[in-house]
Amino acid sequence: MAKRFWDEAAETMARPELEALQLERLREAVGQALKTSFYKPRLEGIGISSPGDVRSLADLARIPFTTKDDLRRAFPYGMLAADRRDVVRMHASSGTTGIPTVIYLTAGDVARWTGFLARSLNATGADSNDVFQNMMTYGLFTGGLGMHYGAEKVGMMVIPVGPGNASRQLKLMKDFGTTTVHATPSYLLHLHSKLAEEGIDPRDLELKRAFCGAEPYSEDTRRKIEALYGIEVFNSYGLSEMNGPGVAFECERRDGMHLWEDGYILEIVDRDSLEGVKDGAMGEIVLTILCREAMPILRYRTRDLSSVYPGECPCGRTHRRIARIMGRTDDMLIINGINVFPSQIEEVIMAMPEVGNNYLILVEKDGALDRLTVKVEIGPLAFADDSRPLNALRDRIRDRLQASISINPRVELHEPGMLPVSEGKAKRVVDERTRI
Ligand code: DLL
Repeated sequence: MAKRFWDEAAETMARPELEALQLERLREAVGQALKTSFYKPRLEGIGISSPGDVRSLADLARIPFTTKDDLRRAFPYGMLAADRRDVVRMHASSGTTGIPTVIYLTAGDVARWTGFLARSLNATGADSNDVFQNMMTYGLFTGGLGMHYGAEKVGMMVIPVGPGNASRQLKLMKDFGTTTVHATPSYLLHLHSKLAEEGIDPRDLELKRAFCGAEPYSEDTRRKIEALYGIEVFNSYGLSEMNGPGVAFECERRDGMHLWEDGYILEIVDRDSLEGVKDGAMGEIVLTILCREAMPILRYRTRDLSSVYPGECPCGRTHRRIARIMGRTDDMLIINGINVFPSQIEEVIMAMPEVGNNYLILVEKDGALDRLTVKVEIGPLAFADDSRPLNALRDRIRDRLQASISINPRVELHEPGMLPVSEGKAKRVVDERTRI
């Protein structure tokens, strides 16, 4: 049986104690940062030349934000605080612009990261009775190895298969009685179509839960995966710069993700003024990682938009919860002057039962204007001889999208399996406007 808490003292710590711990750990993080060629001049420039110069948590606001560009500028070793010989692991995220962002971990860092994951997995009810099929990519990406270590820590039997090859996934699930999977939501939707093609109903398998993250998805998508597989889906949030998965995770209540505040200091800031917002208001997540020896990062602008959940969780954990990520400040599309998040489009189409498992958003130039096309796969039964129901469905999708995003898109309906799929994070948006 999963324990009620993995680390009760840490998970249920009263707020004053938690904040005192954060302050102590922030000082340590600043101490590490002062050892790096990147942070030393930055911190000294604002009068912080030793950990003791941080007097309260409020002093955090004096420290400048760190951005992805800073990480690239410090490539490869500008933010390394430990002796290279003490580093046992690196991970990197490819990014879109050539220079990857790289993180380094000492053995202690790996152990602490694993601890946060073990705590997260235990909170979902996972334990040594479970067989865990890790369908996330192994390698430089943190979703594979990171979760692998956490799953072993709670005693699950890990099948380190990685993504792809639906038939093999299925065979493994059947042969070993997989109960728990880890995948991107788009991969689980894709896998379901493949299983359906082979005449398999995944509800007949022993699966009971999935950990889904690494890309945005809506509450309707969660419900859809839950219904298709007959399982519970737990939302999991993280980013390589902050180790990877295990930053915030849903507990058994599946109502907001507990952000582990003894490992991270959470700020939500207004996306324009960059001032902190009130609890409940949406803004950009800014994170400071505590207790990372090899690579301290202070006030990292994640670009992810979320809000702090009001109230305490009945599960007893005191760490605040964040809401499902609603998008990124930089995936926002501006179409003919109107701001649109891909998540708004997903929310509309995935709430429609006729819609299948994949979609694609295409933005092009049409003369001086922008044109939005939403390509949607629909269920296998919908392509009958009579085109009238299809036309009606297309109109309905278009009307609902227009009501939600105030743009009249073109809607194309496709047969199942016709739109491209990727094994890692789904690429849902093709913006042709930026191509020369
Ligand atoms: O995606 C780490 C991860 C692996 C998280 C497995 C969860 C599960 P990166 O490749 O650095 O790391 O990408 C991080 O992915 O800033 C978000 O924009 C997005 N993201 C991650 N989890 C979620 C989620 C991993 N649950 C970026 N919902 C983040 C929405 C997510 N977006």
